[in-house]
Amino acid sequence: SQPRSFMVSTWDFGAAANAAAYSRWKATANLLDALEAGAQVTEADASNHSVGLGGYPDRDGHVRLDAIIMDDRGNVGAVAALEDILHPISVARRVMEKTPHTMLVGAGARQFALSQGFETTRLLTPEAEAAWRKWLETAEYKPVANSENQRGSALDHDTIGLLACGPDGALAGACTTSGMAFKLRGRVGDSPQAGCGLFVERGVGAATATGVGEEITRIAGTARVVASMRAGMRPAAACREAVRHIAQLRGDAVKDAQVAFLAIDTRGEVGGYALQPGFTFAVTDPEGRTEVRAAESLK
Ligand code: SD4
Repeated sequence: SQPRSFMVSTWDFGAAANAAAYSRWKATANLLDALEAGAQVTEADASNHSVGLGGYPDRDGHVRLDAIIMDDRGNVGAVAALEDILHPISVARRVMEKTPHTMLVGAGARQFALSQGFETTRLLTPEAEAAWRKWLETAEYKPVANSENQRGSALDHDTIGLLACGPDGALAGACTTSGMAFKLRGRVGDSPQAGCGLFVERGVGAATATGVGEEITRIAGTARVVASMRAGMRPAAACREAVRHIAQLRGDAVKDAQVAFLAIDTRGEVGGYALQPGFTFAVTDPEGRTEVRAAESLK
């Protein structure tokens, strides 16, 4: 079996998020604190066009953010289509901790954030606005596989999902994104939906997803990955099973799409699998050492 991991997150830039998460973990020994700190790093990074500040807007030019946080005691909070707030992950956590609900959307989510003392931030950076204006010239919506290989491409998607496993096998996860670039106004992807972009189950495992959210949502992707782990599959095998299911179900409809899953079990074993080559993830061990690994893929 693999050496135990403490935290794993999607894509190569997850390494910076893991580092912040790890130091928060060292300070508070709280998995949710660690995940929130990690997710905030990516949300504040204007060079990532798929998360938080600098995220590409919807078709109408509005940056609208989706985020979720979940532990293994049935606590979950999410926001969708949230505007003007720098750290949707923190609003999601407030939804979890301060309301009887699991998700707030749009204007209501924004109003809740303001009532909780969050300040507004202009999230549309000049760079993202320029990309949007360029996209408007043709307004072609065609998701591409891996944006990390195509930074600056108009349709990149680099959602961050983070999963943490405490020394006692406690699990938690977080996911935050601006969703698909130039999406229809009102579109919500997999990321903020429990069982789609993120799922955590006590005593079993946790999973997160990245890629074309519609394809992940269609099969309740992370709920499926965790169910496979519950049935005894190791994390990588469980991710592979879900990707294969999508490929079989959707055929040509996903031939150019990227879909990737990442999972961790209660022993801290990590695995990932993607439909297309190019998916990477950052793994941090209990001593704080991080490495970026490349996932296997179906194609
Ligand atoms: C979405 N799954 O909104 C997200 C996008 C993504 O890497 O994962 N980008 O569909």
